[in-house]
Amino acid sequence: MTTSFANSQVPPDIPPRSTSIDMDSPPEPSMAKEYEDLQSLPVAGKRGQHFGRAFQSTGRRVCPTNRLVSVLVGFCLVLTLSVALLGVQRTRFSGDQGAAAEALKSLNLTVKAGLGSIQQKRNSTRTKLATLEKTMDDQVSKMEKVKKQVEDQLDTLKQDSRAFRCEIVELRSNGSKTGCCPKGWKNFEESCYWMSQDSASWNQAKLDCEKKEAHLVIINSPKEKRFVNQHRRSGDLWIGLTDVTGVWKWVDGTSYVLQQEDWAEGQPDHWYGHGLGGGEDCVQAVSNGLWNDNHCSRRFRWMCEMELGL
Ligand code: MBG
Ligand code: CA
Repeated sequence: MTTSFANSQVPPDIPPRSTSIDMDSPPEPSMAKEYEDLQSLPVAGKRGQHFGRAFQSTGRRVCPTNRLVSVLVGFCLVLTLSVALLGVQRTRFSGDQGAAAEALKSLNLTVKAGLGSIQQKRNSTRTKLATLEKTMDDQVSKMEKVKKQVEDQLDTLKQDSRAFRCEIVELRSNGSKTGCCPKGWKNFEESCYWMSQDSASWNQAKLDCEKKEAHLVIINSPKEKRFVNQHRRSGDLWIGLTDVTGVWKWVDGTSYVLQQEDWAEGQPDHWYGHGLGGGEDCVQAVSNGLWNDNHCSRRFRWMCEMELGL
């Protein structure tokens, strides 16, 4: 086994030599001398002998113990450093925590301020909206009033225009034609309409209308159908449609092409079951405005129509 000694352990007056000693091989002569000198140091008695023995027995263990101590000291140093580092980290962490809390507080304040501002804006918008709604409502009601006024004026204008046209028609025809509806007749577009109070057979009704220089009502459009239904009063009424000749014709001779939507369900059926002789050739408008063919002898109210001849 080989052990190294530091040069500093060698006294300065000892000439330099190899610092390496092989503990297992016999000591060099000079070293043996020194060893002998040490043995003869004035540490007399048992104690001195004991020290000498201890030195001899532990001489080989001194160096590993030192190393262990060094390692332990190093370990302690590392441990202390780690603890210190942890402390620093913790301080930093708690510092960071504080900063985060501050940032959070400031964020909270900003959010609160933002919310407050939004609330204010919302309230102001609501107020503006309410004002706008009121203005709109006012405008709409004003517009409605204006619209009603315009409609009224238009009606007056129409009446004036009709009256004016009446006079022209009468003047041009030397009083033989009227451009206006007679009293008791209702005007719709270019015609006048009269509704009977009594009931009569279809033929009687037709004759009555002809006496009035009119004819049983001829319905040419859905608009006219609506007008007739609005002014029918209650109950059924005869209209100027018949198939007494075998084909459907209006009283003025114009043909009618059957449209099922004009008729009540199951009509026209030329029903013979009434026992009045023959089938059903004359047309009545029933209470819902739809049509039915009926026996011409039946008695209903009727409606006459007169063209204005404008
Ligand atoms: C009646 C009609 C009649 C005939 C009959 C047939 C219940 O209405 O007025 O014209 O069609 O129905 O049952
Ligand atoms: Ca019928």
